[in-house]
Amino acid sequence: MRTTLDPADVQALTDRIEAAQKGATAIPKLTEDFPGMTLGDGYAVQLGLLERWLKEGRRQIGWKAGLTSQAKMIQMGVDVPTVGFLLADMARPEGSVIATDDLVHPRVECEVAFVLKSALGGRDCSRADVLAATDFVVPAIEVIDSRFSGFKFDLPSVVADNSSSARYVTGGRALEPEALALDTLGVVLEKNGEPVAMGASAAVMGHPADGVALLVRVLAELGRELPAGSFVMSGGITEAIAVKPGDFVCARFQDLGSVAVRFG
Ligand code: OOG
Ligand code: MG
Repeated sequence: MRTTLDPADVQALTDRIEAAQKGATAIPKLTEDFPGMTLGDGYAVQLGLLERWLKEGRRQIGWKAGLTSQAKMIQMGVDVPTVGFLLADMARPEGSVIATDDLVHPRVECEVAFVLKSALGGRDCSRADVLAATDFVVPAIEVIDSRFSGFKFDLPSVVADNSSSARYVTGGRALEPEALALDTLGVVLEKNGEPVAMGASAAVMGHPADGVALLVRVLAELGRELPAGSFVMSGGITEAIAVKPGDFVCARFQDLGSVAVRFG
């Protein structure tokens, strides 16, 4: 991927993103100061953040694909999917209360998550490769948190901000992919007992495994692959819904059961 920033600028932007995430403060999009920033520069910052946090002893559990559905691309005004890393300490238990005072703009989305039984890599990774490497799928709620003020959005900035990754919750039933029509799973997202978004898993590039295949291809461009055991979120099926303290959110998935969480 083409990059334009020198290492000192990557370092400075990594500091900026880290401070926004740790302090839960909104910042202007990075392209205001670096208008020539490319997607490759965004990934340089994201990977700088990952390296920094792994050195601090945080543990990576996997990756996520983002902006893989039409609903999300339209909502955020971008047309290229992204990836982000997931750390073990971003997970929250089903049924727990997720704090919002350490988040900027928390929003929830329903996703199908994949757990791999074998490693996956390569620039030509396909849906079939993903399904063959999958141990099981499990329903998930992702809590995303764009750190940019006023939801001003552009691709290099959101990629640098680790594709808005913040928290995730799994629940329901884990099933082998063969046991499901993985491309036609219906999902309803409820907030405080009322349906607020619904969709079918085909919204993710036609099939959620295609979201994972795309992620693998992006990782290949970054010189990385998914090890066996990786936890991978394939991308939001519906648009993301804003949440505030006191909200109760339940994602109901056809066949996979439901995942519920409260915000405090
Ligand atoms: C970017 C994160 C996108 C998804 O599933 O589409 C994402 C954002 O919307 O802030 O996680
Ligand atoms: Mg997501």
